[in-house]
Amino acid sequence: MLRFLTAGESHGPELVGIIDGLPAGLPIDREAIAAQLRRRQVGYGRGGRMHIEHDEADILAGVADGRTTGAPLTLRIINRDYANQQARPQPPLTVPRPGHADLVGAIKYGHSNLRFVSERSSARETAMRVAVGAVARLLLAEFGVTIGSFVQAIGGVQATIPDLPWSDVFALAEASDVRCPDVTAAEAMRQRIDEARRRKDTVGGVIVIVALGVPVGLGSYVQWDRRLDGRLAGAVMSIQAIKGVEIGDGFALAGRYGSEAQDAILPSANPPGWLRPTNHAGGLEGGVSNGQPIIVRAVMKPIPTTATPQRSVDLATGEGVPSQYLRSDTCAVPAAAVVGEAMVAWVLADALIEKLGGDSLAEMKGRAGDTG
Ligand code: EPS
Repeated sequence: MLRFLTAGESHGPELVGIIDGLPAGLPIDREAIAAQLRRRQVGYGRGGRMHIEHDEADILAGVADGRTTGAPLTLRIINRDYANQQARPQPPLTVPRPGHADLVGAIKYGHSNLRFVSERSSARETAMRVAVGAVARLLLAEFGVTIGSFVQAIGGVQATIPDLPWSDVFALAEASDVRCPDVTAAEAMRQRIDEARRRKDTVGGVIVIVALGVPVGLGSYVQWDRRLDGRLAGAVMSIQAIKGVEIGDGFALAGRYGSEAQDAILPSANPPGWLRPTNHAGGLEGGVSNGQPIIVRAVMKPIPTTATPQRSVDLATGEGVPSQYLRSDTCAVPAAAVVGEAMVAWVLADALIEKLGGDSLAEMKGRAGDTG
């Protein structure tokens, strides 16, 4: 099936991504990948690094005459900050930041210099995930599947999501530097980010990813690891700083009666067959897509690199010392929404290939006609 690997350090020369299992014949639009990378780089609350990087992906392998060949597709993103880092001395880092991978990474891999941990655990890696996700989106688009996202909360400020078609909600989010479709809440979110910055602190939030046009029947209930909800949750949970994922109404379902928590199935003439008046299930029943929008919501914790020192231990001396500040973001929630879209796109592309067979796009298209 479809799989990908990334490689590269946050301040190394470049990031690399290898995608294996794409069908042959998929048109690859470099600009479509660049556009997704640009979406990830903007957002209120980012630190100085985003003024240095201008992410663009080079295609190194797997594409000929603008289409995939079936061979592994390889992408590269240059880290512009590499040259700056090379020019500066990088003293070893020995004080782990609570909440970062520093401490566990040092223990697991036996590093005394925590930079070897943070260089790879850094969310810089998500640039490549977005490039990989952009390729997955190109495949999904061939089958009418699109993905959008918005920010529902930052630092405790909750947005009211307007009751509009999803495309309008996404457009409002896209126009907002906090990716929030509620203009009033967006202003309060900006103020909360400013306040956090003044306090030398960070804030997290809630992102929502929505996939539209997903056909019925992706994933399966017959085995635990084929359930699409589990696969989506795992993929989104794997994003740096994500601490919770829910599908549809998620945790809110805990307090409802069963009869209120489900989505009725009503007879319908148009579309012929049945319709679902609500979508509490978030587009998934029994771990299988049901044709409704797939809705995935996730919590990003506040970034652990705070300018306010936190209590820690110098691993070189064993003494209790405050954590040191390294350049970072105050809030990366808007960017995380774009990364979430990429991970959802990845899982859906994988499930689509499973459903339709994945040697060539033409083969998949032929089979899509059969599956309706
Ligand atoms: C990050 C720290 C910051 C962020 C980085 C993630 O980088 P730096 O240490 O160079 O200032 O900017 O995110 C990115 C570089 C990116 O592209 O998203 C961290 O420690 O996770």
